[in-house]
Amino acid sequence: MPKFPVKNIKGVIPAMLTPFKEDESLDLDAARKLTRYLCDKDIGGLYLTGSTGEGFLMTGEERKAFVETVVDEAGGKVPIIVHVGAISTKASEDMARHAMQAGADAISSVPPIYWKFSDDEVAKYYEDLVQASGLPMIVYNIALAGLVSFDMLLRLGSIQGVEGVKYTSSTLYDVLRIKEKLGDDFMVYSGSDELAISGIAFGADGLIGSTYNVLAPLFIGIWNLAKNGDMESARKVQQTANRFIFTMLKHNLMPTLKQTLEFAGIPGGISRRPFGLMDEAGVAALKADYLKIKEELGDCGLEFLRNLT
Ligand code: MN9
Repeated sequence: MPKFPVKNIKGVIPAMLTPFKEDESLDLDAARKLTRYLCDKDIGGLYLTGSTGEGFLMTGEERKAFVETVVDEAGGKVPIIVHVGAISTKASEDMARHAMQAGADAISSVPPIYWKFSDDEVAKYYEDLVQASGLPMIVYNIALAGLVSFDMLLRLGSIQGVEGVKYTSSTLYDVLRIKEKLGDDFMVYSGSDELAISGIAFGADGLIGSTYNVLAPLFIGIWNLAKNGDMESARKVQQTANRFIFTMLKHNLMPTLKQTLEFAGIPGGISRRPFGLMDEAGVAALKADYLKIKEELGDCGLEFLRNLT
């Protein structure tokens, strides 16, 4: 039985990076270090093997090993959501069952990709995963996998066991509309880090995103300020956070996030091909961009910036 019901999964939830060694093999020691690093902060949970976690670039066995390692290291301190999306329902079901056995609290998935499946087939996919695992499902809606329509979201949200959505899009008015139609208990997680404060303002229950691997202190600040009604201060912190996010997006986001962890003294490793490597010039350019922000704003409570000279 999951320790944390979905309605208690709130706040800032890093979409955890998966560290790989230089030969692209999975680095489970680094995964433990990163888990500790993130769990030492006031995070609301961890989201594993999704887009940021390069889940689609890993084998099922690797994904399972990573999940087991993180669940073990987190030691029940924070809720764990496992993205189990794969190109076949059978493979997703297998990972969903494993997530349950490994001690995860919830599963999540993008809709089935590549072929254009009918709405009935997509709905069945989610029903099958909930049934196979017995875990609650958080639908992952992101343009990368083809955004599902609002009506389809409502249909998926009414499936028994579907208890929330991770909503990564700039059409934030949907956050408000989803709550209106599916009720306050249906959890909505805002997935665009650069719009976090807008997501909160529209009623999101939590934030799930990639940059929280390195920017968690800023977003925990935004979360707390916004929840206490100090939107003006929250907006200022979001402005600072966005300086970093747009710097990261200007470089190559995935390898950049890992390099940024390295600056913080945490082994982020490399991203798997076809993602590119950051060469020395790229690292130097990133460092120069960060140092420029540090010169203007100070270290902003961010470990990676504190260490940079
Ligand atoms: O859903 C992430 N989206 C992707 C989560 O990975 C495509 C976000 O956290 C973005 O990476 C972030 C930066 O644009 O908002």
